[in-house]
Amino acid sequence: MRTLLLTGFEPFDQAPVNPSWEATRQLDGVLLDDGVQIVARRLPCAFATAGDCLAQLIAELQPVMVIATGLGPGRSDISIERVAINVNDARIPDNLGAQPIDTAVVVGGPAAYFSTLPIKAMVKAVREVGIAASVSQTAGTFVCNQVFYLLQHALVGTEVRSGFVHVPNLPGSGEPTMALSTLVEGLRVAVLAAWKTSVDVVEVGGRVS
Ligand code: PCA
Repeated sequence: MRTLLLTGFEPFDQAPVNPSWEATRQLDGVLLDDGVQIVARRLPCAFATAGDCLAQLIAELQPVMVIATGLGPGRSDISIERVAINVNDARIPDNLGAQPIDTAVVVGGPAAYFSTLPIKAMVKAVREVGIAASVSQTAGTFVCNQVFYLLQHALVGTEVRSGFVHVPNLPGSGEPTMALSTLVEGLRVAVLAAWKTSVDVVEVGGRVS
């Protein structure tokens, strides 16, 4: 059995839960139909430790694909991220109290890495089951972007494709929301599309500004 590593984050900013972990934990053990199994793991929301934790998981599990997820406060749909940038610029402190401002994720690293997932095919598949999804052109400059950048940096030049998905908040948070069951199904469909699609589809989805 091969492993598709799917990560979610612990809660941050005083929230009681993080929907990315509440959803991905429900997908732990799900079989994709050809000998590949989802393994879900939780990452700390801290600049100092999240990347090491991810690197340890990759070393231990030797995944064939890695998809990291996190809460995107204010997002109203399942946002398939296109690009990770080499910038930390935290609006709030992380869970260890760190708040880097305008620092590099990797000193001397490239300005950005693209997702190596078929992002348009993932959006299309999620929309086809009636769940809102879009390509996002920025994963922000907080811990999620850092993890996304470190993930792409670690796997560049390998055959292991990887990327990041931001999810909306859960009902009751006072923000745009998505029900947990919808989130779980949307992520399951997105992950399956990522695994099954080797060449991305060409779909309209860009923005003018
Ligand atoms: N969202 C934050 C970090 C952890 C999470 O779930 C982010 O978007 O950076």
